[in-house]
Amino acid sequence: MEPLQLSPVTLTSDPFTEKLQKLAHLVEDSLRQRLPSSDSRLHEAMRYSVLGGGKRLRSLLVWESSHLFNVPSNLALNVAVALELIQAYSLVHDDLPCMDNADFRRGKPSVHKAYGEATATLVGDALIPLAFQELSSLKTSPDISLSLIQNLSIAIGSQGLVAGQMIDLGEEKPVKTYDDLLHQDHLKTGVLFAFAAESGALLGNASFKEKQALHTYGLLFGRAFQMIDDWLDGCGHEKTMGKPHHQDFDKVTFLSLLGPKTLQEKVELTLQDAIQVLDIFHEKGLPLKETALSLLSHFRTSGR
Ligand code: GRG
Repeated sequence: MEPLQLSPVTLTSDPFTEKLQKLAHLVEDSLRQRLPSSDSRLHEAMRYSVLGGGKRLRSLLVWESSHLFNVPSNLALNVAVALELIQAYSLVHDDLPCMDNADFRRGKPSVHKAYGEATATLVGDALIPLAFQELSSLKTSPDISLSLIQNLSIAIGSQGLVAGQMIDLGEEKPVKTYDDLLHQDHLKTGVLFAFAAESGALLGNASFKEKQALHTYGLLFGRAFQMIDDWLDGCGHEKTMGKPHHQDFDKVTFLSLLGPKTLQEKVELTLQDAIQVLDIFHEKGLPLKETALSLLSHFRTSGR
């Protein structure tokens, strides 16, 4: 199988990539404005960690789910900024020597390689409150702000992202089976995508059923994304990933458990399920369906 090419740096021009790149620029500009200027070593390192990289896929889900409910674009961008700050924190901490010990991220030296471990740790620490500051300053009703703050807190806390990271690092019960792996990746990857997809419904004060549908879509999208990430780690080219591959060679992954062929089938089925969940939105759900289809079509194209 040829390598998947999911990075915007390497994707060829197609409508999905163009849409993602356009949004990535908007998000990048907003992040540049929100981050403190480089007036100290800490602030410089924060900007290094957040700016100039990242596919901004979670932002795309925020953006498209917001448009389902006619949420003003500036509000969607605020939430995307908060989410990308959290995403950056998680990557900076994940790369630390005490965690995954990665020297490269997003095609450049990881933050602890560029600034040292103490600064990298504090960069992550500082990005989290900045994200919540962003959500607490939204120009919307206090109830909506609060629901976003609550949902994001749950997603990234000890019953979400941090729990997933504990399992991934081998600090909890070892991952052995497919179900163990689904559970780990639900926490490590799924919950942030689910928050991204649901955030438009939260901003738009949507019905419970609509919130649930988008949450489920995000979880399934995140699952497929993680499966593809595992595939890339085992079979991808370093140039397309911005980091060395085979980083997970000592871990149980979807690739090691299923092998490439079954993994490919699982990705397809998972994305088909994600698409079906959006049927309740009729034609308004098309952009999010197309996003899932694009992920699938990049996978299929590179799989031949
Ligand atoms: C440190 C609490 C804590 C959590 C870290 C993000 C994470 C959890 C670990 C990173 C390693 C990893 C493979 C996580 C799975 C999710 C994933 C593939 C993250 C990378 O997301 P991308 O590819 O990154 O969307 P960009 O750089 O595009 O934002």
